[in-house]
Amino acid sequence: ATIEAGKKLAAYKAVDDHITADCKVIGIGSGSTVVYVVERILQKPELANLVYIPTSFQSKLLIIEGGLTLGSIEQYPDIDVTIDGADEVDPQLNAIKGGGACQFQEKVVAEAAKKFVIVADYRKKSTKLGVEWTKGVPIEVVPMAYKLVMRSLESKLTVQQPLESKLRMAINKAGPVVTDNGNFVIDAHFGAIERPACLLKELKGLTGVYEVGLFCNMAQIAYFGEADGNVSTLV
Ligand code: DER
Repeated sequence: ATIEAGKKLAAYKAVDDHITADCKVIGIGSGSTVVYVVERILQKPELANLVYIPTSFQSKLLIIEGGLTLGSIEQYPDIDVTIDGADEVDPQLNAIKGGGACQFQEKVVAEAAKKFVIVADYRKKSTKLGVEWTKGVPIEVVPMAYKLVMRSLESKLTVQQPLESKLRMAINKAGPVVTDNGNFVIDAHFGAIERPACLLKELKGLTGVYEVGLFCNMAQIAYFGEADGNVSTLV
């Protein structure tokens, strides 16, 4: 199966397994794989009356354009299931997220859910974070503090040192990527990440860091669309 087919396989299976008529509030992640999550939801009339919580402008548009009921997490703080993609997942279900620079709202909506489900194609399945995904750990930073964070990444970390850290520049806009929260993103390259939870804790402690694209001990299950057309799961 192609990568797109893999995304679709994982997304459809996750919706079929976890989004049922007795759910009330569903968190919708961001990225390209969750497009198939919404596509599957739209095939099921019994899911039309649930409330859907976005994790980015992209995700909000997916919900609105699908004609689904858009809700805010302030209004619906108790989310039944959140389904989201990931850039890489290790055997302990730790994930690198933020390839699409949406990790802050994604982490809030994932943490607010009773059940957090990851959907991905086979490329994302990894033996250790940083092995398959080589674009670095996305670190969302408050713009005025980005130079301070760059310096701290070089001088203050004890768990693991970054090989290189880069401010993420936009493609269709001059200057840096600006997140839905008005922040910048620094991609910090660590190579293979030995202790993701410890690294996350230390990164979060740096002044100027808004959120980090390491999701540790959060997901209950991950679905991977495999090249052979099957779906594998990690629990
Ligand atoms: O930016 C994000 O966190 C996305 O969820 C990303 O991790 C997955 O995007 P994809 O489904 O397009 O690979």
